[in-house]
Amino acid sequence: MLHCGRFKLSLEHPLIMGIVNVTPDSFSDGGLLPTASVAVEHALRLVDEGADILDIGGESTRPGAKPVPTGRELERIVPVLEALHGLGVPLSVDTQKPEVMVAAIRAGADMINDVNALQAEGALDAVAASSVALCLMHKQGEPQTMQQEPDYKNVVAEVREFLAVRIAAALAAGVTHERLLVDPGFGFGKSLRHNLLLLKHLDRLDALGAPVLAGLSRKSMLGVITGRGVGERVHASVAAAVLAVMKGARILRVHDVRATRDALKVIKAVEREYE
Ligand code: HH2
Repeated sequence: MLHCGRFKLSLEHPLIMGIVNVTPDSFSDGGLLPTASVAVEHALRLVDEGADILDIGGESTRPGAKPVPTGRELERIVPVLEALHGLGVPLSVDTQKPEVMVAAIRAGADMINDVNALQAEGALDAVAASSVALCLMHKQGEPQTMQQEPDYKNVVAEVREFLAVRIAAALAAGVTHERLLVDPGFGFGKSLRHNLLLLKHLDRLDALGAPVLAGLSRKSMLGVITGRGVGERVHASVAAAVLAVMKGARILRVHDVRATRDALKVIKAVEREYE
């Protein structure tokens, strides 16, 4: 059971987190959602297609992305949060900034999804006393340069160790275990081989005792494997999502909710039949 702001989410079956990027430069859908009202419309469509959680982001973290000033990030996400608050769907905010975390929680966010695993100064303090769920993600380096020379001796062990340290830091700050999620951070300072090893051995993160969130949707690793551009990676994304679930992922962060929902229905049908 994940404690997630206003909600307690059963993770018995995997959940879909639909991506709502309110950014002009996200790698796959940047610029498509320039205003709050368009972002809200998009979010409603994702819920209609079967999203269980919405992840609202006002700063792109794609390789090479430039940081966004705090005020601009808030202008992008707060109106969207407020508009979606009555929907009855858990709202996550994808941010690395403590000031944005505080404002998002005040505006009704149920989860903070931080690709920086709450390492910014003041981030743990910003979230500890609330009831929001927290996604702690691994990355190596910073978005500007992280894909230049990713380097690991044992990527799976190093990612697991990093996440264990971040879980311990959150617990020490007063966060309860039921609020925590972990994410290996596909594409964040990782070569294709690193990403494939992490997916193949995703179940090794189970030892951390926190549910795993996986974000593989439309990522460049899928482009390298298939030779397809970002708008043509739905099938590859669904295949990766299914593999992640088979390896224990409990939440899938995706752009293509409808296609992912169909795949999860097939998995669920088979499980029901044979359990
Ligand atoms: N990936 C992206 C952004 N946030 N959060 C988590 N927990 N896990 C991920 O894998 C992850 C994430 C990058 O994808 P996207 O939101 O589509 O692009 P951008 O960062 O350019 O907005």
